[in-house]
Amino acid sequence: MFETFDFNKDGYIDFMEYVAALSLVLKGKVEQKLRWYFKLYDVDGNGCIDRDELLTIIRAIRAINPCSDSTMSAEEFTDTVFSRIDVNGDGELSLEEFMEGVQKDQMLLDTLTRSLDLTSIVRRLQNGEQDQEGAGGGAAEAAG
Ligand SMILES: [Ca+2]
Ligand SMILES: [Ca+2]
Ligand SMILES: [Ca+2]
Repeated sequence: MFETFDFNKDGYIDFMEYVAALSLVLKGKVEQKLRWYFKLYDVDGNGCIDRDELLTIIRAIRAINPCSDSTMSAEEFTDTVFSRIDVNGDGELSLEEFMEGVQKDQMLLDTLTRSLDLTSIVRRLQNGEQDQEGAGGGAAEAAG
């Protein structure tokens, strides 16, 4: 089943492929999307997203998707998320807090959705990143 997500067929699912796969899978309901996001952000899988985890993922996403037009730094965005949806203020986001908070907050929902909408990256992966092929065709044989 993983093969589907291994776009460049190197036998591994790297982070970018994982995210790309998510964005393909996630054409469905918001709630389902958020569950996937939560899993993605909960790096150590303990059922809560802490500040470090959120920050790590946001940075990683920004690194591969720099065109996300946010004016906030990753730190600022993380702070914003926690101040808005960490309802009980324990510094961790439970699945409940995350699901409810994000669904109630259009700005966060937009930002999360947009940052993980990696359609262009998916396309690039599926095309096998042909950049490196470079000048393959013709033109070079002009020796006399
Ligand atoms: Ca791969
Ligand atoms: Ca965690
Ligand atoms: Ca909390």
